[in-house]
Amino acid sequence: MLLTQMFRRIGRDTASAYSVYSQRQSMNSVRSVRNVSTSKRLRVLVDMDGVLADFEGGFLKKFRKRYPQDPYITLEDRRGFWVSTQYGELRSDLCAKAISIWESKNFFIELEPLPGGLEAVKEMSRMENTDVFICTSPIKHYKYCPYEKYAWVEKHLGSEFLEQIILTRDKTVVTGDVLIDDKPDILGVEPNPAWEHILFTACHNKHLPPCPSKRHLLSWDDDWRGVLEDLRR
Ligand code: UMP
Ligand code: MG
Repeated sequence: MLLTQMFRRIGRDTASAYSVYSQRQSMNSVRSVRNVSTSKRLRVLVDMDGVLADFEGGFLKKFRKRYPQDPYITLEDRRGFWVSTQYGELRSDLCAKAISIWESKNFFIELEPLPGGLEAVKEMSRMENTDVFICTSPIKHYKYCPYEKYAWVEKHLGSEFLEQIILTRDKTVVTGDVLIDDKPDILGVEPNPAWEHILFTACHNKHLPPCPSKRHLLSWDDDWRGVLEDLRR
């Protein structure tokens, strides 16, 4: 084959390959535009203590170890969100003793993950059109807690998840479609938060009278995928 014919042929092949490529690209952009219009993008806020990390179990274990002579409250008998309040009612000096447990070094980093939570959060963040943030309140004694919350996320979910942490004492100012949280009353400066609160069952809230207007997740075995699908519509 003459050199000029060879160059002409290479030119033709390149042109047709480019045309197939550009057709595919425009198909992809049509598809992604369709996805955006049919499936709503969802921002999911997931609480940490009592939802992903076993705050209550970790507290009881360390309280009994540090104060073996003192009375304690079994998880079965826990009532009310504030552990320190119920311990203070049991005996006034136990309020400060309870607080001393979660103010100690290594309390937050050593909390065990709650069953299924890490898997659920990882699955959620792989879902199309879904942004997941861990939204958690640090204690005011800030020496260890904020650092250990970041370290816990890195340890259990990987460093890429460090981009998805919101530390705030007021969750009402955070925007999101949904907040999965074990605290029954989430209050703050914003009277109408953007998110819908899904109450995650915990030892301290499971005896509360049922609230029909609020959705619940009994555990991570419950149908959280169905709830997200519903919210997307
Ligand atoms: N906490 C207290 N006192 C209690 C129980 C919990 O200060 O009696 C703290 C521990 C966590 C925070 O930092 O409250 C709960 O955070 P959320 O799960 O609501 O984000
Ligand atoms: Mg919580």
